[in-house]
Amino acid sequence: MHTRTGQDIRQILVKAKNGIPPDRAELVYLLDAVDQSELEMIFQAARDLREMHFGNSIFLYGFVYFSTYCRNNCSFCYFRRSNKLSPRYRKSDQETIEAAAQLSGSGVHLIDLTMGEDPYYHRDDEGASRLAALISEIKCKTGLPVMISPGVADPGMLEKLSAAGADWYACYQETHNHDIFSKLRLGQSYELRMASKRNARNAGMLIEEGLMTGIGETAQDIAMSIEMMRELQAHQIRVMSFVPQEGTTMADRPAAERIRELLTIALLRLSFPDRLIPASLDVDGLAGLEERMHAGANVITSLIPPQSGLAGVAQSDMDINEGLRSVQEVKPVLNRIGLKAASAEDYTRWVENERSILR
Ligand code: SAM
Ligand code: MD0
Ligand code: SF4
Repeated sequence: MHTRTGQDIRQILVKAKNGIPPDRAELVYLLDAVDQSELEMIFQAARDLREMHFGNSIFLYGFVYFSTYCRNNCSFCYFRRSNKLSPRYRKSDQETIEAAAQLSGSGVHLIDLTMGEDPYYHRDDEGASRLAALISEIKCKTGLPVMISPGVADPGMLEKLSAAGADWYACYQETHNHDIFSKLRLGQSYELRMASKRNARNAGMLIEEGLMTGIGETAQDIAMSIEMMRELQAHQIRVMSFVPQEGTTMADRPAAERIRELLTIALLRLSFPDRLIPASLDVDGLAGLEERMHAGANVITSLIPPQSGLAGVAQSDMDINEGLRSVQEVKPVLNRIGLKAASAEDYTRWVENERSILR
């Protein structure tokens, strides 16, 4: 058995900094890092690569979970169809637009419109048109790029959303291990979910792919997912730790160890130095921001307006009404670690440039 040395890790990191991303075996090797000095070397390389491509500017995403109704029953999700404990609401267009305007006024760079697979929007053409109209209004009112996270959507619906002005389509596979997928996204098709992302891209939207850690995945699984993300050519890639949810079949499963998520953020940065990689406030709230930035993230997601009755997903109420998931609260954290919020123009330029390459 090969013994680990700081030298091996250093070689992998030097290569990554010279534009050669780690291969599958190297990713697995890095994921097994436990020693504090090894971990710090990896995080440092991830931060260096972030700086090379983005300087010290960080993008900020506002989050509006406007409908928590869902036809699916994902085993990890608080908002799964059969959970009687989760708050169920569908905001009116007016309420959603107001929340987006409030976020825009606070200084976010993008509005992420997220929903369960709510039949009100998914049932038919009319539903898709309702969603398209909402997107247009929000773009018009805020002038910001919009991301839509509607779950799996058919190609016709994706075309409509793109034509209405949606810049991004987010849809996370969580895992590319088919066996684990089938235990998480019960009764859903792995292939359809992947195809939805390719269709969104063909319809002209940028795409975000994502992973969940702490779901029984191996280091090999994560390395394979990184390869799948490369194949998809995702523009934004994320990882979130599994957070157990009351009232679900996975309620008693232990929460994911955070170091796995942090290492995965760093590996995503080593693998895709110039792509967008979020630090989500939806796992550990504001307290978890610094360690995620330390690992190489360059986007902060899940900023939610306080007192708006809007939920988070993995942490449905953490830090929201206290106003801690806000631009005002994240800025001092960024400044303390030598980072700063980008300008809205910088972000829009990034998006426009990537979209022009797609067309
Ligand atoms: N319903 C749409 C879908 O499933 O694609 C969009 C919203 S879904 C609620 C957004 C994401 O939240 C999921 O893909 C998952 O990555 C994350 N999430 C949900 N429950 C979680 C949990 N218990 N722990 C960690 N992340 C979770
Ligand atoms: C987040 N709670 O960014 C949000 C959500 C959906 N596009 C994003 C998972 O953490
Ligand atoms: Fe519905 Fe999305 Fe939750 Fe699955 S993860 S139950 S699709 S809201």
